[in-house]
Amino acid sequence: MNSTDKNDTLKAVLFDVDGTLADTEKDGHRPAFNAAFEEFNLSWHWDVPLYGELLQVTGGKERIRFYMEKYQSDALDRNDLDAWIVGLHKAKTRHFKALMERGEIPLRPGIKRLIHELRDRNIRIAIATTTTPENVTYLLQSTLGDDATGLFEVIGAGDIVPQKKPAPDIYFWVLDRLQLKPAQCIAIEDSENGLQAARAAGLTTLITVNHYTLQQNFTGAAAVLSDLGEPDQGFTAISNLPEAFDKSWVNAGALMQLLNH
Ligand code: XBP
Ligand code: MG
Repeated sequence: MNSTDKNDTLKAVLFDVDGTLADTEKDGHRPAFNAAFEEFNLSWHWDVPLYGELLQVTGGKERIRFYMEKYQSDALDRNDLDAWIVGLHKAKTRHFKALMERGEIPLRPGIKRLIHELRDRNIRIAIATTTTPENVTYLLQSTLGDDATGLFEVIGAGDIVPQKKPAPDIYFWVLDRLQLKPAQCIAIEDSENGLQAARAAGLTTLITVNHYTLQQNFTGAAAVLSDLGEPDQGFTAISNLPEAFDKSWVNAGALMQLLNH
């Protein structure tokens, strides 16, 4: 983007959820899918490596269908396939809720600090995710308290847009609700699909990687970091960190620096 297109004030930060706010995939969504398969008397089991492969498809219902097409094609032969997948996925969401209520999945380093700092500085915050809306509530409430969803001005999630990431639809939807231009915002993502979605919406994008996404292609990211870091435990820079970046943790000032780089 041409620097003249930029408004150098950061107005909003758009957070992805899974893998960005918390490491929900391996020990949250994955076991929830497996519990739903058991409930439906299916012998399917998604282990950690297989789940890594399946994560190329965003959206739980879409992921189930992709898995069936690739590994369980006999099971596709039913008249009520769409409704059956919806039912299986509803069970998965119920199991995910129970897992979140146990409170065993913490927020990633720096997330809570940054959310509160942005709020204190009147920088607006929003969510742009492919996960089911209820899952956002379960995660936020289990980590930040009962009123946590109120911290976010806009929550864009799940099936409200026709196409999930890597399509930019959810980011356009959130930008539209915020009435902001992409040049006034920054996205924080953890995956290649998320980066593609945010970039296609014109957003500067900061990546914090995790176990599943470390090896992905993050060309076009403003910076790729291990996590947001904390003052007493800085992030590890993986690539693209601007030379002028003078902090080892991400705060509002650092995001402004990335936006205007
Ligand atoms: C998250 C997803 C979601 C979750 C599961 O991607 O792809 O599908 O894995 O949630 P992102 P649901 O972090 O890019 O938003 O089963 O509710 O879809
Ligand atoms: Mg993600």
